[in-house]
Amino acid sequence: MKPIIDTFNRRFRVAGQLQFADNGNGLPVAEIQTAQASARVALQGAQVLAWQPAGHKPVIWLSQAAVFEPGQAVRGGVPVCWPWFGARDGLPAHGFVRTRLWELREASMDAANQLVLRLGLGDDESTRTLWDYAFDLELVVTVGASLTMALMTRNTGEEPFTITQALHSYFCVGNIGQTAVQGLEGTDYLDKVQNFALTGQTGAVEFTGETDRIYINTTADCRIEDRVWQRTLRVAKTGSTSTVVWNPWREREQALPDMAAGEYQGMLCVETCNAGPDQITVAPGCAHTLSACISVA
Ligand code: TA6
Repeated sequence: MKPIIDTFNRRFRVAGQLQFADNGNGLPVAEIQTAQASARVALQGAQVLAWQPAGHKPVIWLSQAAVFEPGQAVRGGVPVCWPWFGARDGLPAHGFVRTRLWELREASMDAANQLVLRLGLGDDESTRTLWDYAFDLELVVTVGASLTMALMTRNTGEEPFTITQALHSYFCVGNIGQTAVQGLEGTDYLDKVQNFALTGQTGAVEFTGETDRIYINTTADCRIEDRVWQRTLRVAKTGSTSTVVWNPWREREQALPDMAAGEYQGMLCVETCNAGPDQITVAPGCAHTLSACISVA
C-alpha cells in the first residue's frame, strides 16, 4: 500500500464504512459504503465520482474512458469548477481546482448516520500565478439517502474578488432521448450551441441533439425524469441563480477523447452554478456557499 493511502487510512478510516484506496497513479480515493449508500470521492479535485443510494441504480455518471492522472480533469462525477466557469483565454477551462489535490480536513458520521467528508484548498504560489487572490475553499460532501455538496468560498485576502462556479454534476440516465428536465419552464437561457443566443424555455427540456445552455435567474429545483429507468432525480440548490444543462450528443462526444463511443446516450449534466451573468463578489473576510442536494424522488 502506498504511504499516502496508508496515512489516510490511519487518520480517517471509519471501520466498515470509509476506507481509502489508490485510484491509479497514486491518486487517493475515499470509498464509502454505508447502510444508506455507496460513494467514491477523489481527493484530486474533491470530486465525487460515484453515488448510489441503497435500492437504486447508480445516480452519478462516470465515463468508462475517464483518465485518472495527476493534474488531469476527470470526465464524469461532480467536478468542482472554480473560480471561473467555462473557458478563459490561456487559462485552464473551468478553473484550476478540479485538477488539484485537496486536503481532507475531516471525515465523520453525523447524527443521521450519513458519512461526511470535509475537503479544503487554499491559495498558494501556483494558484496565485493563475488567479491572484487569497482564498479558502471548502467542500462538504454528505453521503446518505441523498447526496449533498456544499462549496464554501471564503475571501481570506484584503480585496474583494468575483467568481463564477459550478458543481458540474453528471447523471446516469436510461436513454437521453427519453429523458426530460422539469423546473426550467419559462426560464431564459444562453444557448452555447447558438453562439450564446438568449432564448426562452417553453415546457420541459427535451433532448434531440447537442444541448449546452446556461439557464439564468433561476433558483428552481430541477427534476430529471427518466422514462426508461422510470425514476425521477431531484436536484435542489442554494446560493445559485443559474443552472447549466449539457449533453454533447454524438459529434461533440467524438471530440472528447475521455468519452467512449455512444456514452452520451446514458448521461446528462444538470449543473448547480453561478455562471454567465450570475457572478458572485465576495468581500474580504466574507464567504459564499453554493450547495446542491441530489435525491431519487
Ligand atoms: O457545462 C457545460 C460545459 O461548459 C460544456 O460547454 C462542455 O465543454 C463541458 O462543460 C465539459 O467541459 P470540460 O472542460 O470538462 O471538457
